[in-house]
Amino acid sequence: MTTDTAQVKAALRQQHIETPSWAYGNSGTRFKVFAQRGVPRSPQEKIDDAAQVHRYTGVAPSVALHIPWDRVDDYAALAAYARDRGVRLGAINSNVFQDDDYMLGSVTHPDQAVRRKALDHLLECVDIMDLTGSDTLKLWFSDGTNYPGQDDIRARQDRLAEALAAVYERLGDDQRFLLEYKLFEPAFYTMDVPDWGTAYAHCVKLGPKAQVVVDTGHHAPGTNIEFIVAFLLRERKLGGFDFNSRFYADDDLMVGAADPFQLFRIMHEVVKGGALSDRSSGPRVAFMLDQCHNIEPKIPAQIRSVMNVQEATAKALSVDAAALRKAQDAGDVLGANAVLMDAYNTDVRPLLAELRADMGLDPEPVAAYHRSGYFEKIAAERVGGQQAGWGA
Ligand code: RM4
Ligand code: MN
Repeated sequence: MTTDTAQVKAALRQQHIETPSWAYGNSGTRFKVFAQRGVPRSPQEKIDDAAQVHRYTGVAPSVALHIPWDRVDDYAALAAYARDRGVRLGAINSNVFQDDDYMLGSVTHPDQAVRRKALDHLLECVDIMDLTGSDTLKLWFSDGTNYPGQDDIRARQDRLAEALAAVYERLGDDQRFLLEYKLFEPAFYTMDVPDWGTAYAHCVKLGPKAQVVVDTGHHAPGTNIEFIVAFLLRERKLGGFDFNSRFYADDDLMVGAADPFQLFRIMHEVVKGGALSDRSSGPRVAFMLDQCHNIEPKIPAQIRSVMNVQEATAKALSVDAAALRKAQDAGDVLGANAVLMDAYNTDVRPLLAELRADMGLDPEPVAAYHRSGYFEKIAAERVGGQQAGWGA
């Protein structure tokens, strides 16, 4: 490793990875949801679990909420609850995809009354941000059509633009929204925000408080995601990531599981784009997980995922930037590629273990969690009540 180790460690300490409240609840496929023991029954219990992930990794200090899944009467009290457990509330994720009214869309629905209802929900999410102190609203729309001719593609873009403008208008000075795109599902013919270009165009029109979020599972197979990342960073329009891994579609599996090399290539662009350095001066790129754990225990899976992001980041930080530039400038194709591959092939686990020791943490977070007895405790305590899951 030619880059100074102390610098790499300092950068890794600064990278915060946000975990999603829904990762701690039950999830599955449309075929079956397997309930697990010890699953949270309330937003507070989800926060308790998120606090465990931070406790063993030291770099996951915030938890994203999904509304209405995490609806409470007193959001300021929930924020205080999180603070008492050493974490804070992160991005607010809106949900306009689970109400019967939204069968034909939410903000792009042909019926004005449904559009109003959807917009009111998005505005309510900003009200919640005011109470929790969250600065980021995540907008994902399941809106789209299934059949050619079903609705007017352009009219739906107009309706989308109108809703986004209304939300943008409502944002406070320190708040922003991140617009998420997804290639297909649940709609199969057209999605109203299918790709980064569509999201980018809407965001550019609105201004700096509108940015794009890249969910790594929302692309066609073979898409060069690091190109999208490089482009958006250059335009200062990359607001954050929803990290997960995919083999086929929107699998929502643990980040870095299917293709750790892709994650490294993405993080290389992030490092090059200055998005890891001092967050107060650099771009505010949020590193969020958007995952579900259908068959694996949830808390260790989140810990593992945070570690996977850290490993890819550590490798990206190990790239010998000067050697890479030299090879690139010289047109040395093989040499440049070799510099990148050397970094990818570096075993960064000893460095990360050392970093954790420096931070007063156990070098092996998953093992430390298992030894703690937390799972046995929640499995015994969390009996009865309604376990959290999609829609709960
Ligand atoms: C969507 C999208 C959103 C997430 C929901 C649960 O596919 O990825 O970001 O909030 O799922
Ligand atoms: Mn997502």
